[in-house]
Amino acid sequence: MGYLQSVKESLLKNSSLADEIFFQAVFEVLDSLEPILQSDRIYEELAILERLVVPDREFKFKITWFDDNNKVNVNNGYRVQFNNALGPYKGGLRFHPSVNSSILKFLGFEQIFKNSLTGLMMGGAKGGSDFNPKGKSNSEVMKFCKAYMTELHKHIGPRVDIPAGDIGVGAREIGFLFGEYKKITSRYEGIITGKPYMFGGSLLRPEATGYGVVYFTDELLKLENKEPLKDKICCVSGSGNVAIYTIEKLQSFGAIVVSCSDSRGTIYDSRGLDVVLLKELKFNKRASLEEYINTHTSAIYTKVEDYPSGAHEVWSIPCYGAFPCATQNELNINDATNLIDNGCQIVVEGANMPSSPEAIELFLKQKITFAPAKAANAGGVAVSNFEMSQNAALQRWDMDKVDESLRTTMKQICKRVYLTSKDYGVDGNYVDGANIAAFKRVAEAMIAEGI
Ligand code: NDP
Ligand code: 2IT
Repeated sequence: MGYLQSVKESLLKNSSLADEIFFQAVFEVLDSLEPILQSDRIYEELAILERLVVPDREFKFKITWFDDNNKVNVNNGYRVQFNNALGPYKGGLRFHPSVNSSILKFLGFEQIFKNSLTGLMMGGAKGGSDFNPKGKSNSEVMKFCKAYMTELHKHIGPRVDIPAGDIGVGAREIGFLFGEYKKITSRYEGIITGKPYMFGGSLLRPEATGYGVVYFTDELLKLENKEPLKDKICCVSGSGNVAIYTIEKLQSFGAIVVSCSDSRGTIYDSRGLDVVLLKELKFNKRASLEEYINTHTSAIYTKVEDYPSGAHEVWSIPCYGAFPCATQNELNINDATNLIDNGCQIVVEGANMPSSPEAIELFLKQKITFAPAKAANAGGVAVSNFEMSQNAALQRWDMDKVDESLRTTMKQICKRVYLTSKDYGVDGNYVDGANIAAFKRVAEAMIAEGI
């Protein structure tokens, strides 16, 4: 049996079926690595793959908190520290009812490779809780965040593990988490990124993931000699942090973004989305997208229950560029087929693992330019790293410096992925290009550090 196959089989044998989503992330990486594994036997000799697919440690803890009716609530809290070969553990926190240990392992595993691609000093981690912030009062969110930090603070530190945001965790939650860490430890240090600017956050961190997605897209279109974004119709799924800043930057490049979505439905506005209104609805009011049509009466809102069966409305709209920015496995084979049939030329992943394996296979087969998440959405964690640098030096960078550094980082990632796909004989396959380039750096560090 080949090395790859034996690693896969032993993983399947030693894990539960509930780990399906984690296996999806692992197998996608492993399936890319054949060319590099064949180039050097050292990876097999030093059991690099066996060591990479198991987290260094996982914490699971109970979180208890009082809601506004003085009822006691219990949630599960997690932090998965996956690999720190390249630097301290780094990765976001997700608060969503679907969160479990398998989802966090998939996200933590992806984070190792994404962080490697940035070329910066960061290992991979992820954490979160099955707490649902939706419909909770500000004081309930605060009480929950503080209860979560009473456990989490034992495991993090500016040179140990530095969390950040993800789904359901934005500046508000990060402020509460930071405040509680400070209270418990009396230390004012950069233990979390994505902080509000006034107490140590970086300019452009909120925008970084979405802006980075578009910088990456612009560079990739140039490398492939394809038409730029100007005047092109684009569709973006989601309407959270990543989606809204992707839309904003696409518009600044002259693209016409006609559709976005949330967990309840999709908006189609043929004249181009009103991003100021989107921010007001989603960031300030935390409202449903349905309210968009109260202001723009010619826009069309489609509820999730009215989507065509087995497909998502947002991907049924003809577009040049598709940007899945909501959640994992949100773009399936039917969606991929619709996009291709409607002439889509480029798919860039803003969310983590939003395309199903079958959808990716079809994009690659049909020679649609496909940019995988771990390369395209690395701008968020890159600016998190800039925030860590600013905190460590007790300094602040101005907007131009952060933006320039972000843009340079995204260009470098894009070039590295593009060239790696050529070097390893998988020209144009950026899934393999990203996985191989990322693996190479992590594996070299693991080899140099010994077992
Ligand atoms: P937010 O919580 O800000 O927004 C998430 C958006 O996705 C919301 O519009 C939400 O809808 C929608 N959504 C979430 N779950 C589902 C679902 N099951 N079905 C349909 N829609 C859903 O999160 P982010 O924008 O921060 O994260 C989006 C994606 O980007 C995630 O995959 C995350 O891991 C990834 N990412 C985030 C980074 C960051 O810096 N924040 C960095 C890199 C990647 P609703 O408003 O109805 O809840
Ligand atoms: O998936 C991701 O890269 C994030 N949620 C951001 C991680 C970070 O540490 O900024």
